[in-house]
Amino acid sequence: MKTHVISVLAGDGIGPEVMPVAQAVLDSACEGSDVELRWEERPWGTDYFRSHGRMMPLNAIDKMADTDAIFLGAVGHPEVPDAETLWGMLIPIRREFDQYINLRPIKSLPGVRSPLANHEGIDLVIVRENVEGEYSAVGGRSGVGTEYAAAYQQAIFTKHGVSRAVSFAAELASERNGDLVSATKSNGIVHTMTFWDEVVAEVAGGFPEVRLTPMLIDALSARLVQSPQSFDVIVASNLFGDILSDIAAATVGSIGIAPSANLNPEKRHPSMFEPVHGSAPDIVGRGIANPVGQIWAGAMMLDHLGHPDLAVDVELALRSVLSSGLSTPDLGGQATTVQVGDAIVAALAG
Ligand code: GGG
Repeated sequence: MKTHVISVLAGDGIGPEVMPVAQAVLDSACEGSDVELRWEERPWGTDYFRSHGRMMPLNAIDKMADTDAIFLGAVGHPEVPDAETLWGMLIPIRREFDQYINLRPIKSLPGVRSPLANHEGIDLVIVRENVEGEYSAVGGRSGVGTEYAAAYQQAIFTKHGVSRAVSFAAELASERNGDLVSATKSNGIVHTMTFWDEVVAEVAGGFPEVRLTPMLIDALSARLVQSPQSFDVIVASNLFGDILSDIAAATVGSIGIAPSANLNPEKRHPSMFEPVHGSAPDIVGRGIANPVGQIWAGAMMLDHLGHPDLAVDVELALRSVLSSGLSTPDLGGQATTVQVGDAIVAALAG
């Protein structure tokens, strides 16, 4: 029996609603196999912040370092500043464990309605650089409280950081159809984005089978909405990748279905798996949160842990349930979070 120890951070808002449903699906996928998931629950997030003044304990990273993966729900609460929730939990985990790739696959799903008339056959992957770039703590304010008040922020791009993200993306593109689009804005952001373009061109040049197309982020966003099928692999900086993946998720029907993996590709540290969606405070407690993004993120975790067969089982089960028409209200259905989860468990058993 192969046992994987998983740190579970259900987090805030709808995180604790979708997390147990996803855990039940993954346990059910492992039933009858030689794989067992041992869940170590970590009750961290904004409730913890209220009682302890921080999002997670000081030794949180040490506690998770020996586990095989981290399964995260959502972070964010209307009463706690977003910078506190992100910089107190999500970003330190990504950085301490050098999870420098954020992989966000976007695929059309059967039975899922999209606001776009033309939403069939979407199958793209966004590779987001995950530990540097625009997500930077370098900056500050001056003239506070005066009419000269100003805020400034530096984005940090390193050759090492950009190169390894682009290498990962180019490798992925060469395993797919060879197309690689790089999101840039070097016409307006003249230092960091021209540097990004140079490093991307240099690294992609080492992959002769890859066709690189640099594209300005504004034009790219418009084309992503109008013609998502024309993309295959997109590599983007931390901020651009975050925004593009929400747009791309919307093209297939709902941000509620999109998964993501924060990877340390060398497996020197645990990787973290989370839905793209946030804590959705507007629907908390109603039992209608879509569990598909969390479940699909769990499938990516099984794949990363060396069980691609189990990951495929989970993806097929969730596809068969959605194609039957059962879905939560964000996808036009009337099912609850638990009903969708139960149906996926039943599909796995059947
Ligand atoms: N599912 C994780 C979550 O709650 N994300 C909220 C968020 O604001 N994420 C920003 C980011 O991924 O950088």
